[in-house]
Amino acid sequence: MRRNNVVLSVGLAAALVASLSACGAAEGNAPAGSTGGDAKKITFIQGVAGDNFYISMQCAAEQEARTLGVSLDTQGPQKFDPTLQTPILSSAIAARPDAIMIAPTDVSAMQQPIDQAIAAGIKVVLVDTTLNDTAKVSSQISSNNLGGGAAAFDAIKQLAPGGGKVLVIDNQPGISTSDARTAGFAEAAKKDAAYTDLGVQYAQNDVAKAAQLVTAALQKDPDIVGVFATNLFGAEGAATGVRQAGKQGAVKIVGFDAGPDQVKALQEGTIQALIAQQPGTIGTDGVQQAVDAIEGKPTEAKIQTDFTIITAQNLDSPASQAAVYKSDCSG
Ligand code: T6T
Repeated sequence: MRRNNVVLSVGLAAALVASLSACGAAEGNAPAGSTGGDAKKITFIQGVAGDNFYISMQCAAEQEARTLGVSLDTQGPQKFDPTLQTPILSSAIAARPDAIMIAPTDVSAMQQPIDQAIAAGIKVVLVDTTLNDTAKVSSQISSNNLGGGAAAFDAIKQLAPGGGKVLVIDNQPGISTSDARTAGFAEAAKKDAAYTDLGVQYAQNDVAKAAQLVTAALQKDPDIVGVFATNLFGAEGAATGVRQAGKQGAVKIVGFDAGPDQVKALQEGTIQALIAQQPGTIGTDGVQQAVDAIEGKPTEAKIQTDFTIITAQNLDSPASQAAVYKSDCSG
């Protein structure tokens, strides 16, 4: 496994100690890169359209496709849902691209549809999320999600050093990335008796549901000290829930991902730390691996990317600014 040593803006401890004292992602975009008749074709299927994380990945993938002279078209379901992603994949398979780059929305439900693509002779590169069985895929590229979950707990520890109850707001079970984040968080929390882990509540990527879950949890347990939200939508909802409960700043929120809305919440003091992934690197690497696979060159079985911890205090640093996700590919 290769590890992308992209420098963290600051190490976790340093970051927190120091700082606390598109691309138009929608179904069926016009292809980017070479559109010449003999250009190799890659289809990128996002986990969900309109998500800043996948938009940032698309922008970088399109750029790399232009550099390498291949064509790349991007599609994505309207919800993070295997029943919506499967038909998009099926029609992509019918169009016979040379490679498909995909973020599977479920570790098991997407197995058979992806195996079908491989059986049809299409090279498959998994980006962000993965599957139960990856023996036949050409490459997989994702963040260190387990480590990110542990880092989220460390962040809460530093923000609420007195200990107390902590809660996790997740998307849904069966997503490799967020499952690893919740596992990393739970393992770390278990090691510190000063904290009581209230466990995971699932919001199905629905901001309003995440807000309701957090409001209800705060009514039941008004002494919650920290909330870990495992992705963009959970963090947005958690911020709303804490605000509605009038506990802004008192309940610390650490969120995975760093879209413009989460950065705004950081500036307003509703969210205290963001764990920004490197969707651009994942997109660039994904295209490179897909092209190598198409050309019959060796590929890297697994590439792990790092993350940057952003707080209000380090937000203006060049590293933090570079880590903020895009909402379109114009910039
Ligand atoms: O956190 C990312 C991604 O890594 C995850 O698999 C699904 O949610 C996001 O796209 C953010 O919304």
